[in-house]
Amino acid sequence: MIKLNNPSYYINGVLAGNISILSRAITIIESALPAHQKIAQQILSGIAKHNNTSFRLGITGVPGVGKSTFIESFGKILIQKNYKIAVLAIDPSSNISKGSILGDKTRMEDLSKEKNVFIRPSPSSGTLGGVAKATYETMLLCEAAGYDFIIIETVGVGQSETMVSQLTDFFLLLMLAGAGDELQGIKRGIMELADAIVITKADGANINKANSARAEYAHALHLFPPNLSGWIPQVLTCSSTENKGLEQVYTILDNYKNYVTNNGYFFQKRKNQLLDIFHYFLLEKARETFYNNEQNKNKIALAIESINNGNTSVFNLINNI
Ligand SMILES: Nc1nc2c(ncn2[C@@H]2O[C@H](COP(=O)(O)OP(=O)(O)OP(=O)(O)O)[C@@H](O)[C@H]2O)c(=O)[nH]1
Ligand SMILES: [Mg+2]
Repeated sequence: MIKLNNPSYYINGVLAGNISILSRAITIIESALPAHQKIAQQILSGIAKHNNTSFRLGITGVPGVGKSTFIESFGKILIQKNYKIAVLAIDPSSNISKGSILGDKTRMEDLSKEKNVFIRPSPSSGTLGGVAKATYETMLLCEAAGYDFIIIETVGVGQSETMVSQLTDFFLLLMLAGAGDELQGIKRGIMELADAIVITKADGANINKANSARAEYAHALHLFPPNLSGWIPQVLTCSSTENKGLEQVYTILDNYKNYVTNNGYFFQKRKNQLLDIFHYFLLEKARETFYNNEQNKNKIALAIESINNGNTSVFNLINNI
């Protein structure tokens, strides 16, 4: 049992690409126990200096748009191209409905059997900040284990898609054709984050609708301010069940990677993401330190009492803390 507390066990195992040790290391970084958090930090420092040439793909879209089916079919194409792929899921609803994780596993049945594929469901609890931290660190562990294509799937229902766009190199939005309102609950802000939109289920009787949706979205994207990278977001259609349009999606990702590598944006974006993560968690730490400070606790208690007794000078009270 001693080895389970030994960071080198995890570091060596992860760097050797050992899947069961990778899984255990992820469980440790997801754990809130202080003892685990300490080992987690040592593991992460131990794997920090590996050569990173991965591509991080974020995928979002409303429930049922076909994310898992897309990843199953697109993943097979990536494997044929000799990528090792890791699929991570962020599901903000998974606390309540454990069902969707199970659903994902059955929908990625072929992919999950591949030796070059690692599938990890969403951490099942925690704040969005906590989930972001765990997902980021899990991604680093997967990269250290040799996975060079990281896919993060999230349901397009809340803030989690903004978070995924901040953790990844490329943000892919999947959309349905003709499902009532063409914007089907996906906020304009999310569309603005997209590096590409793919209209799913372009098969059978749905092909014409998919093609006209493609034209509409292409027009809508055209009206948005240009992307910071200079990249022009693309709109495509695909059928994951009939394996159509998936090679084109790959070509777009490849073009994007070449484009942003050549203009320097790729590493600039990663650096900015690191700075954002740094500031976000620094603020969390400052908040915690501030509220846990005994002197502050007393002053805050007195200020609250004063407000309860009718003091309305809130900003004066704050200035005196
Ligand atoms: N005709 C057709 N059906 C598809 C296609 N892709 C997915 N579906 C179906 O759409 C349904 C939902 O697909 P999923 O891949 O589970 O969708 P999801 O976006 O992962 O859903 P959640 O994980 O619940 O958010 C399933 O019944 C799929 O079989 C496609 O390319 N063509
Ligand atoms: Mg799914």
